[in-house]
Amino acid sequence: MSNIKKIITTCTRDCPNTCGLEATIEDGRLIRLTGSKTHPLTRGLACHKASKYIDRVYSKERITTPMMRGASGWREVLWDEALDAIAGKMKTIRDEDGPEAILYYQGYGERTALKLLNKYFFNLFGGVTTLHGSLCGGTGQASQNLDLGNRISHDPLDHYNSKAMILWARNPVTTQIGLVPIIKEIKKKGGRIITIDPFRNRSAALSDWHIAPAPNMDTYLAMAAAKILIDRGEHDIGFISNHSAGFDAYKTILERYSVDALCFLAGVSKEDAEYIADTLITFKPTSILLGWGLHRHKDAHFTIRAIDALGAISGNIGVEGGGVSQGFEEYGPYDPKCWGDQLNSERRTLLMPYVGQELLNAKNPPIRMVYVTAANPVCMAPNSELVIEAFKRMEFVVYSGHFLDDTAELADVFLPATTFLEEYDAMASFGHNYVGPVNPAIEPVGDCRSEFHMFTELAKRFSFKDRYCKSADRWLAEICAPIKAWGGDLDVLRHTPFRMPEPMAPYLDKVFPTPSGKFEFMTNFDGDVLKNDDENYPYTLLSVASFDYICSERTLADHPPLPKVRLHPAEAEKLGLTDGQPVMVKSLIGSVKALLCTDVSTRRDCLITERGGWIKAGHGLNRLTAEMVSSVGNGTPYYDTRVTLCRVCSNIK
Ligand SMILES: Nc1nc2c(c(=O)[nH]1)N[C@H]1C(S)=C(S)[C@@H](COP(=O)(O)OP(=O)(O)OC[C@H]3O[C@@H](n4cnc5c(=O)[nH]c(N)nc54)[C@H](O)[C@@H]3O)O[C@H]1N2
Ligand SMILES: Nc1nc2c(c(=O)[nH]1)N[C@H]1C(S)=C(S)[C@@H](COP(=O)(O)OP(=O)(O)OC[C@H]3O[C@@H](n4cnc5c(=O)[nH]c(N)nc54)[C@H](O)[C@@H]3O)O[C@H]1N2
Ligand code: SF4
Ligand SMILES: [Mo]
Repeated sequence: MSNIKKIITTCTRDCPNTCGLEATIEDGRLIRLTGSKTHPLTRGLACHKASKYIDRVYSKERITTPMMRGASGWREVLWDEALDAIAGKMKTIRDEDGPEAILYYQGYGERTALKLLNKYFFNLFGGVTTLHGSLCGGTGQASQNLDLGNRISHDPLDHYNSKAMILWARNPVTTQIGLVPIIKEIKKKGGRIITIDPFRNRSAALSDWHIAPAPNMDTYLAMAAAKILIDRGEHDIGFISNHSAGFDAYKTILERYSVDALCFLAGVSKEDAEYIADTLITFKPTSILLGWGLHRHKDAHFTIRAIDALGAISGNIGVEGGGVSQGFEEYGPYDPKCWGDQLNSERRTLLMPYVGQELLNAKNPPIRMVYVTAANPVCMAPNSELVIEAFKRMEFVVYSGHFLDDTAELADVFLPATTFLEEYDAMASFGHNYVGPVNPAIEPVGDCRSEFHMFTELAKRFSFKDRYCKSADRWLAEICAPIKAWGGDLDVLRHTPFRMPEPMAPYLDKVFPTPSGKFEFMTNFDGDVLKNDDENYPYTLLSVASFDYICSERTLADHPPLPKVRLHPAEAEKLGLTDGQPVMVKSLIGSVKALLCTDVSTRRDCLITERGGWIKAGHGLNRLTAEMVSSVGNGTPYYDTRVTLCRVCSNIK
């Protein structure tokens, strides 16, 4: 008779939904992964990527034994040999050049409570070089902090109070399935949904109206809608006079343009701007959800601040069912002391968006070793060729992960990590306010270990072992001390998510932690910096989230031979290219072979593709992306990449 059990756990993947999951295990093997019915947000609905994750756990390509690279390539080794080699190298480098000659590169693959201890390990070791800036969401948070003092998003469940929702550069059907039932409910109650995206993303199908502005020109669209509201006398005078600062200066910015001019600059029709304004006037409250797509432009702060301003002018800030929301603090419920940053004087950090150059240029001391966890920077950071060069230049690279991806290929040691289904931990979210339990559904596959286990074993090779080596429960009690202080019970957390005491709707008292104590409008605007034209490279490359995969979490076998690029058919015709044809996509810094798909649902000035395909599989779109950093928040402006297309010449392989 087969032995079936069910385990409640939490998805730890790089996804704002952070679902509660129910894992079904038959005779020790994971057979089903579904949304937990008891999780207040998941309510039984997880995405299709959850069940597919089982194939990833048991994939033949998964590396399940530690490996070290020698003259004749990879060889399997025992954990002790791998960890001895790492500890030996770290000690030598520290003795010769100091700990800052080592870079600890922590990626976005898994951000659980116990992962705080990775950095603690390196701090006990002496404080190595780490990273600052972001490949993901830095710009939005920093921009919203300017307006609101401290970015706090509306709880997703508060959107049930919304009469309308604007998905501004956000595609929840693909990237946050938990919002879909909420969107459907708003519609069912007669509300409106608007999607704003240069191409018709999957969420547009749920929307009443799709607006396709030119990339990064949304600033003008937000300004146009605000100007219409003010012109019609529909702005929230009470909020503006009592709870905001800088409105007159913002109004002066708006007065520089007519609504027609703003719509022209945004690349939309006046009808589009009027639709937004009408919605904000007649469907109160409206929640505006910012996507991460918006961040990935150099001067995205203008757009985000103009959207915040639109939220304020329309009376949607500090209102239930309103708000301009995006992210949450995924490390919010943890004690920051557990990072251990207080143990050392300030250490060097490298700018993440420039990681290739930064690694190559670091001096006093130069970087000799990189230790990578839960990341694939060779594929996902900008300018892959430079990142490859930098990694090749390193004396020693440690990679902890699941598959031999582009970064692992350049490592000297591969440490096989468990997936969250083999781990004991806790997980908060960047998309909502719940912390959930991570419980092992199965035994570790092969010889895989959790990072907590790996670092504990590594710590035993150092004098600080007594400070690091404690049980997972003892560490979780320390890390999750704030949860206890909020009245949470860590035993209960093992099977029930805990909601942090964050507001359902922030700023209801209309007090903002800004210098003025009020909502602050942006008071300077320089439209010239938004221009990103280059006649030699006529298309903006939008390398967006894939429906089937999260970032580069795929196997080699998952890749079709070429990445797909989507172009408007009229543009293809202009270039003499046809649907289904292989093409070369070229930017100022590189080229990638791709398969052309013509698609009427994209703007004519954009080329749409999916992020995350591996270079070794012939994908690797970041070979086209030059290093750049956003003006606010040290984010990565991937979507300012300009490209052109041409036929594949016979001499190009
Ligand atoms: N299936 C799946 N889910 C994911 C991920 C994934 O890779 N796959 N990734 C996860 C991660 S790491 C993140 S950060 C989130 C991202 O979540 P989302 O922000 O929802 O998704 P993105 O595809 O990154 O960007 C959303 C949209 O922004 C649009 N966009 C780009 N530039 C502009 C612009 O200037 N103006 C406007 N209006 N729109 C623009 C893009 O065309 C894209 O469709 O999703 C997470 N969830
Ligand atoms: N061109 C382009 N590039 C982009 C983007 C874009 O829109 N366009 N988006 C950017 C965004 S939003 C993000 S967030 C970054 C992501 O950049 P990265 O974090 O560098 O890349 P991921 O592909 O998410 O890789 C995460 C890896 O962690 C592994 N992993 C998961 N759990 C664990 C664990 O517990 N331990 C270990 N050791 N490994 C684990 C996964 O298997 C996966 O291989 O990429 C950015 N890059
Ligand atoms: S990937 Fe996202 S939507 Fe899918 S199960 Fe995990 S948290 Fe839920
Ligand atoms: Mo991200």
